[in-house]
Amino acid sequence: MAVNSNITKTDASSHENGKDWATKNGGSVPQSSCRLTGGNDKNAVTLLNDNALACPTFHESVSRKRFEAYVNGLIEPHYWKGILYPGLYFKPQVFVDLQNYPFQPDDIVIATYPKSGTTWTAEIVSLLMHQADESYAKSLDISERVTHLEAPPGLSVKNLNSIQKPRIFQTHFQHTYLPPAIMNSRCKIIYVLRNPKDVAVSFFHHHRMAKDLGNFDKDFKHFLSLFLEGRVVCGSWFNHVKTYWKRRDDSNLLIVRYEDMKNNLSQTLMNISKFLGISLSDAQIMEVNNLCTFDKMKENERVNRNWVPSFDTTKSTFIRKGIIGDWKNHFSQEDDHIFDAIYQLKMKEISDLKFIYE
Ligand code: PPS
Repeated sequence: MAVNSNITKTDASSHENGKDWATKNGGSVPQSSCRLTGGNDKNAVTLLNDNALACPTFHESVSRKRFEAYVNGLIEPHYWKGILYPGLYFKPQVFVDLQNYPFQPDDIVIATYPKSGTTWTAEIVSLLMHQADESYAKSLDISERVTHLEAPPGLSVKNLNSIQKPRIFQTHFQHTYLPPAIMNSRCKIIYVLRNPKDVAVSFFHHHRMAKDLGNFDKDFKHFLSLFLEGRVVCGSWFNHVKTYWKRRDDSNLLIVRYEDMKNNLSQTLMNISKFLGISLSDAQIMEVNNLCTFDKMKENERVNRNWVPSFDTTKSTFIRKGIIGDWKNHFSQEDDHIFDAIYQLKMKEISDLKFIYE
């Protein structure tokens, strides 16, 4: 495995001093953290430590060792604005080039914290934008119909120019770190929320399967501690959700929920259609509904990502269980109590956000 040891070792072990550093600085988080790589990037380290320090499970030496091992398992890890990314598909230069890319007002962006329903929503939006045309959807892989901003075709931002309109993008950037032209052009953004306990479980299984994430081989409890401390790729779930929730009144932002999609998909389809200004017949909405059920998507090779070379499908599958409440099969009672306590602590200023857990 090609690991950039210059980045991983230095950053991971710098956590040892991060607590002192944060304490000396009043625990504040620098806003100008935008260096790409580790080395002496104290800002990146401090951001991660800030998440960790606010966490009751934080035991510095244990956490540091766990995080160090986690980072060492990633292929070519790097930081962008203090957030850790795996580098096999997410190249640092892409992150730089996105800052100056001229996104257009008619671009559509699906934003998510990983494992919240990105691919599901991508398939939905692609179908809605193409009049529920199954033959179109079956003619191209989902990654060709919906472009991952952090991993554009050929892993080069200039290739975004050759994408056919309407361009649909997906991204795991938190709102604060969306490329400036997306913010400024007021592209339509659909943010997908999923209850964090199921996100943690789904992310755990994704880590077990993904070679670029080190084929994580520790138990769920171990992963959960990293997740709660925000010490995983794409950063803290709590921070991510807060950045979008704070913008929930923006007219160009629609927030949808995984659990609502599970419980009443056609209502979510109508909400998304209205937001995107698409008019489809009831029959077309029904067609999208049918094509996007869990069973249909699991068997559809255009969306199930079974072909991705870095996924070891003997460990898990990308379209895995697709249920609300799988966390109950993974959390101990203690995990649940800790989770709830940390949630209260980290989300205390967001009292109007509630999740469906079962
Ligand atoms: S990623 O890696 O961030 O792009 O993953 P993401 O697509 O966001 O999330 C994957 C989870 O979404 C589930 N999924 C679905 N659930 C219900 N219905 C449909 N149609 C569907 N399609 C995908 C998928 O199974 C993953 O959740 P888990 O809990 O792991 O099964």
